[in-house]
Amino acid sequence: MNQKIKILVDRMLSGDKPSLARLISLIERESPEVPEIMELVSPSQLQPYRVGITGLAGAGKSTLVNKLTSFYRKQNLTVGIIAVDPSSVITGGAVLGDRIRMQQHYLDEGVFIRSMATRGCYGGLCKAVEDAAKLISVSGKDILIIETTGIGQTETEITKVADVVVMVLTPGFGDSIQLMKAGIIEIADIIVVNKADIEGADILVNEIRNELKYSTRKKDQLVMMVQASNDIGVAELFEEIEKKRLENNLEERILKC
Ligand SMILES: Nc1nc2c(ncn2[C@@H]2O[C@H](COP(=O)(O)OP(=O)(O)OP(=O)(O)O)[C@@H](O)[C@H]2O)c(=O)[nH]1
Ligand SMILES: [Mg+2]
Repeated sequence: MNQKIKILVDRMLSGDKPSLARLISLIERESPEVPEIMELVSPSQLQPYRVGITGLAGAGKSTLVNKLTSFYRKQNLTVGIIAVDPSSVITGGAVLGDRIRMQQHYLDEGVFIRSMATRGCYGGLCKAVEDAAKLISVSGKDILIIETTGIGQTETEITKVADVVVMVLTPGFGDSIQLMKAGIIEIADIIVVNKADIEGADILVNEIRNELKYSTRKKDQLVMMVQASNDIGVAELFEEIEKKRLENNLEERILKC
C-alpha cells in the first residue's frame, strides 16, 4: 500500500480540494497509481446528483453551468464541475474561458471546478473523466455537473454518467438541425434553446418540437428557451432540473423500502 496515495485519498474523502485536484491530475496523466486510487474509493459512498450539460461548441454551456451553480449554492448544496474539452489537448483559450465564466465560484469552498481533455479517447467520454467523476462524487459533493462538447458519441456517452441530460442548442446555425437529424436529441431530458435573443429561436423551438414527435422516447422531453448571459429562463431551467432531482431521490427511497 502506497502511504502517500492513502493519505491523499483520505484527505480527499474528508473534502480537501487540493488533494482531490492532485488525484485527478494523477488520473489525467495516466499514472500507474490510478488502480490503487480507484480501489480506495468505495462505490457505496454517498453519490451526488449528476447533471450532464452537453451540446454544440460555444452554445453557452459554461455560462449556464456558472448560473446553475449559483442557484445550487443559494440552497447550500455543494457542487463539483468537470468541463470536458474534446480536443486532443486543453487549449489555453478554453480553460481561460471557463475560468472567466466561472470566476465567482473558484474561491468558493463549496465548489470544485476542473477542466479535462479527452486525450486519446476518441469517440466518447474518457475513462479518465469517469474516474475523475467518481472521485468528485465521493469527495462529498451534493451535485456533480459534467459539461461536454461535440456532435456524436460524446453526447450519447453522457447518459452513462449523468442522471439528467440537458442539451444546449442555439439558433442561427445549421448544426442544431444536424443534431436533430442525427437523432442525438433523443438522449436529452431537457433541450435548451439558448441565445434566444438571437433571431430564429422560435423557429428552432418549433423544429425541435416537430422532431420530437418522432422520438422513440416516451413524451417526457422538455424544450426551453433561455438567454443564459441575460439571466432569462435560467431560474425556470434550474427548477425543472430540481424537479427531476427530487423525483429521482424519491424513486431511490422507494426502491430502498
Ligand atoms: N447572445 C447571447 N450570447 C450568449 C448567451 N449565453 C452565452 N452567450 C455567449 O456565448 C459565448 C460562449 O459561451 P460559453 O458559455 O463559453 O459556451 P460553451 O458552450 O461553454 O463553449 P465551449 O465550452 O467552448 O463549447 C460567450 O461569449 C457567452 O457570453 C445568450 O443567451 N445570448
Ligand atoms: Mg464551455
